[in-house]
Amino acid sequence: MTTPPTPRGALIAIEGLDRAGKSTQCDLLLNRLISSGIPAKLQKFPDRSTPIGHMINSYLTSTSNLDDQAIHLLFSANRWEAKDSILSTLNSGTTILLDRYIYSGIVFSAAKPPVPVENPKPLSVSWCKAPDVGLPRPDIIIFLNISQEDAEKRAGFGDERYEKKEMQEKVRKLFEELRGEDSNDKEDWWVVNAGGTVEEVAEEVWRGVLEALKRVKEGNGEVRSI
Ligand code: FDM
Ligand code: MG
Repeated sequence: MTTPPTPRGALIAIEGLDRAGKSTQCDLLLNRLISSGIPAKLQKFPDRSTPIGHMINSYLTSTSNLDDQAIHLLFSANRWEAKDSILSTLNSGTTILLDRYIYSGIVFSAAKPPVPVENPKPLSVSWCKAPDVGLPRPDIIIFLNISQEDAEKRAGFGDERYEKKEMQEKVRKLFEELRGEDSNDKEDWWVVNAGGTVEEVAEEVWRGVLEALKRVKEGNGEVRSI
C-alpha cells in the first residue's frame, strides 16, 4: 500500500493599505494556524534580508535613489528569488502567509507621481504586472480594507518613502481598480472590513483562510501561476 501524498499547503496573501493592521493580523493568524495543527510559515515582502532586499531597504529609507522602473523590477526579483522556496514549502504541506505580494508591487509602483522630464507618464498597471507573471498565485488574497477616516484615527505614518498621504490615496484607488479589474480574478479577493477591533478582524480573516484551505482541498494539488 502506498501512503497518500501530503496535501499541499495553502498560499494566502494578506494585502491592504498601510495602517490596516496587516502585520498584527499576520502574527495572530500564524499562531492560530499553528495552534490548530496546520503547519504554517510567514513570508514578508519585501524580504529585506537578501542582497536584493538590502537594495530595496536603502531605497525605501531614502539612502539611495533608483529609477521607478529599476526599483519596481527589484521588488519583483525579490519575489522571484523566493519562488523555489515558496513552492517547496507548499508542496511539503506547509501553508504560507504572504505579508504583501505582487498586488502591493503593482499598486505602489503605479501610484508614483510621474517624474516630469525623464518619465512623464505614470507606470501602467499592465507594465507593473508583467515581471510577476509566472510567480505562484495565491489561493486567496485577503484584503484588509480600511476607510480613509479609520486609517486617519490610527497612529501616524513612519518616515519611509511611500508613507505619505497623497501616495496612500492613490494606492487606495489602484487597489480598488485591481480588485474589480478582471472577473477571473475576482473570486481570489476576500475583502475584510479592517475598521473593527483586532478580534473582529481576525475572525473575518480566519473565514477567508478556511475558504482558502477548502479551495486547496478541492483543487488538483497544483499551485497555479500568476
Ligand atoms: N512595496 C512593497 C512596493 O512598493 N512594492 C512591492 O512589491 C512591495 C512588496 O514597500 F510602502 C512597498 C509598500 C511599502 C513598502 O513595505 C515597504 P513594508 O510592508 O512596510 O515593509
Ligand atoms: Mg511600512
